[in-house]
Amino acid sequence: MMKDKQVMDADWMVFHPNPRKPSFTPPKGAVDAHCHVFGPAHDFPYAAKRKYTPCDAGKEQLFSLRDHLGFSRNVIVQASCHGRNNDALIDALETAGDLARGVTVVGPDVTDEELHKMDTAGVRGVRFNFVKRLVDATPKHVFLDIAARVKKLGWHIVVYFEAADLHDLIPFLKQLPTVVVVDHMGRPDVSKPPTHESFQAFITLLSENDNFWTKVTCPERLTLAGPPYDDVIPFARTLVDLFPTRVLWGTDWPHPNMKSHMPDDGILVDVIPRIATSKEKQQALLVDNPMRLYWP
Ligand code: 0GY
Repeated sequence: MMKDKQVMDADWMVFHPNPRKPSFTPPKGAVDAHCHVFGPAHDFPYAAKRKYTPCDAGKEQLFSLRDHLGFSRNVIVQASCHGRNNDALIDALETAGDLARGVTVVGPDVTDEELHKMDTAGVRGVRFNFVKRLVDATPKHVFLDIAARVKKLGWHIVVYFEAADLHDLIPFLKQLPTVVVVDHMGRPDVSKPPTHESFQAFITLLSENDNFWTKVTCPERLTLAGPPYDDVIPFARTLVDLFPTRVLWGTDWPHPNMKSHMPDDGILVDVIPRIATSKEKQQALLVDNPMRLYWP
């Protein structure tokens, strides 16, 4: 019954049912370093306070996409529709064994025992989400306390924010005591060129703080032009060229909250050689960097 209600409530498009086989062959051991699992709702209900209701997108579907696209491993990121209940994430990690790692979302009440259990299951990071359409605001001191605790486990912090919020967030971000991975290139406005001051401020952040990494992900979210995402390529390529050892790539499957179009994941993979333009850069982006962070 509950499942039927949740599926009826679903307010985003269903992931591509039949993505094409990419033309680009990822290097051996490639990692999809940003993807999610949603439900299935009858096993893992969505959070009561979620801001969107996804369609079910479970671990089996994720792992079969991984194989279809020619990837070897996943980094699964807890998404806001599951709130702070990480059961679906942990279940997927336990099924994948050494082939997946996780990024969790926790509150100040999380116990050390819970953190240790997550660590054993393969969690290696915690996500702080500042995107207002996705989450209610969390006080900075709460985030800083969590940061200090997860640092002891050797975890890092993933941050998700809109480009317009970068300026105000910089003092906070600089206080974080771990590696900090910024989701989706800090969500640049691609109607402005990469030389625009807002993207340059993001580049300066990475240039001046070598604990900052970024995911060159989500052309489908950032594009104004649509596939094959020509307008996003210069932003991602700039970051790969400037910070080749601090960039990660992921599909973002199953693409929550996409309203304009649902990407074909094969087309997303074919963006890779356009942003990482040599074998060396592809090896770093898809294998060496994620392995260093998630499978040290
Ligand atoms: C993403 C992007 C989105 C959603 C979430 O936690 C989430 O719900 O991450 C988004 O809507 O931009 O990174 O997958």
